[in-house]
Amino acid sequence: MIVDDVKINIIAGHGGNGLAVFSKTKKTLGPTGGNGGNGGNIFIEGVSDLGALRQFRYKKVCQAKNGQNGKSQLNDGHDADDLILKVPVGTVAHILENKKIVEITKIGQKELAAKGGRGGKGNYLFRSAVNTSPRQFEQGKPGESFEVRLELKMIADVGFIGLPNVGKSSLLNELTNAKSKVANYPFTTLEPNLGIYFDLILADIPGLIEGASEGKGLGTKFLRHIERTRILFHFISADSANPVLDYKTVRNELATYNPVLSEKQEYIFISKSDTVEKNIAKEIKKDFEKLDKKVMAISIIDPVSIDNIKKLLNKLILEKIAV
Ligand SMILES: Nc1nc2c(ncn2[C@@H]2O[C@H](COP(=O)(O)OP(=O)(O)OP(=O)(O)O)[C@@H](O)[C@H]2O)c(=O)[nH]1
Ligand SMILES: [Mg+2]
Repeated sequence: MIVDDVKINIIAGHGGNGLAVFSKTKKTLGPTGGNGGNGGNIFIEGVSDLGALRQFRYKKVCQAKNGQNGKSQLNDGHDADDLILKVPVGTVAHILENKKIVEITKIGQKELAAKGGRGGKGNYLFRSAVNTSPRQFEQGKPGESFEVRLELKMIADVGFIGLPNVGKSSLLNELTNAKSKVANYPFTTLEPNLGIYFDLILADIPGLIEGASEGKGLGTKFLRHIERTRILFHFISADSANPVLDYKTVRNELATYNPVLSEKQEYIFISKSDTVEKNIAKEIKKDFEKLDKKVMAISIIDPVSIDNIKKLLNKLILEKIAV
């Protein structure tokens, strides 16, 4: 199961305390207390593993190490190592206390989430002409600590949408290595599946139904995964009683969820076109062309239509590279 929305607490390391000591040798009675080391920072770093948020299912508190206390003979305590939390590319970290939002969009991108506390000064740093034997020292400061919501918004290039049971997963499996579950009943797909087609990431989203935006069926919670896709493939089953109504139903749910989704480049696939007479598939195609839509009839058992889809994907790859 993909973990795509978790809340955790992050606590950066506490700074080490400064030390107040004096040299024991008779000649030099000066202060020799070292400074405390800085507490460890917490960074968030992007990785390719889409399952990386799974580590936070049970580990809700992530704490960096504290800085070492200052030592005698002018030795400073060590700074603590930083703690690096690996999250999938596409993760948005909402730092809840200060309403800051950090987006991880690239592999290797590293962002500071919580700063470690500064180490305290040892008494050596307090010496002066009038204070040759300072007893002062500083305590280390606490590190920043926040509650953070990590939300995965995948960066797929193409999102497969449509009513349940229209062949979305079947096509994903046909085009890619994905092994999305396929069966002849609605809501076979319970969470998004990704497939890689050369340079494109394709996302098969669970089926939508009327009222999804009010929580019917599986609801619209998975639509966040296509908020950032550039292109939608909208599947309409050729054996539907009313293909245009199916289309409008899904478009309605998309617009209610987020109007941005209605503005995306969209291709309509009349799926399972082998299940109806050729002229019926043509009629359906015409109905959509009247609506000024880019539309093609497809069937996973028709190699020609699969080839046409591949040609379209290749064109989209070129467009992607050009962007
Ligand atoms: N005849 C025919 N059957 C198809 C075609 N594509 C898919 N099917 C069948 O349609 C049924 C549903 O396919 P899925 O790929 O699971 O549909 P889905 O849109 O992913 O469904 P949900 O996950 O429930 O939203 C399965 O029984 C498939 O074998 C096609 O091109 N032709
Ligand atoms: Mg499916």
